Amino acid sequence: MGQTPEVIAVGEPLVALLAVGSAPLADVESFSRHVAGAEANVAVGLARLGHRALYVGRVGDDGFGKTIARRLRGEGVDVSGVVVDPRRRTGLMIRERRALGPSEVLYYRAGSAGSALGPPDLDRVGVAFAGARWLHLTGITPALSDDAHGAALRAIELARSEDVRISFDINLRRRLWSDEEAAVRLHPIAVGADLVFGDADELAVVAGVAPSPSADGRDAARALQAAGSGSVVVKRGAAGATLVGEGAPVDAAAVAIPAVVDPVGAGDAFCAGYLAAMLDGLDAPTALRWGNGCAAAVLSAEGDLIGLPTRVELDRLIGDAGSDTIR
Ligand code: KDG
Repeated sequence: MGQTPEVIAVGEPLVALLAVGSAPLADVESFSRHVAGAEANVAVGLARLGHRALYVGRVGDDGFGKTIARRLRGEGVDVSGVVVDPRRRTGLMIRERRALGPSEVLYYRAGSAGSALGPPDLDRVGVAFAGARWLHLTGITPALSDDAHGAALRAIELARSEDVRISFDINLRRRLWSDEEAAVRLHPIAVGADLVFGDADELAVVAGVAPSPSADGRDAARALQAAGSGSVVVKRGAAGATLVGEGAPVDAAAVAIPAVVDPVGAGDAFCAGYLAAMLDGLDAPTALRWGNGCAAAVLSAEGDLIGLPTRVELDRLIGDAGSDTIR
């Protein structure tokens, strides 16, 4: 293990095969290979912004697993929490792209190495929690298996024992479970978290409230806070983001982009930007701006990782640096 991490991210890393060109999956002949997985995306986003992240997850003893480990290591993420599982394969995701309408996503992850993550994988890196500042979890891990759910709960116990704050991105994956199943496992995690991220729909499911007609997510955020959650950040896509914290809600506009190249991974990028700003001791409006800036950068590039900005790129994007661009 390297230096004490600032953030420990726990989840299932995936290889994503992304269709080259827009077409229904049945007609796609070529795919580009990307490294993905919500929590891995956050770890890489933090590393690009100059923060130390430890990633905890499982890969298979196969080429995809090697690709994931090499990529994360190459990005400066501490991969000492990555276990190579000789008996299971690395999880895989295949995505088509369509110019119009929703794109189909296929998961090949049932019984994967990543889904076999368990509490002992957290105990192996338990010492890293002493001195860490945030644990980052998403609602994907508890959907993967009972063991993976147990791993998330063990991570929470370790964080609590060391005064590490908990950041929880709901990331509701309806291909993995029903809303009812999700609420049962995710509500207790959300109400124990110091910081919850979600869109209005996800927040309503986890809070157990009806989606608000205004779809601004504030009612659900307040309901979660009444049950114990700390701050709640409502990710509102093109409408920006809102922090529902102790005082009046804080809104921040999205960063305008000319066109969405690929929508997947933007939510993770938002979390990375927000957490990086918190680690840097910046205020809530700045954290929201960093989140929006990182999300916009990822929306403008293919795959989950390519667009994640460095600090200099982020400053340029959100106007915190003078421009010296030569055109
Ligand atoms: O947030 C982006 C993720 O959806 C993607 O990287 C894959 O983690 C993933 C998942 O489970 O959908």
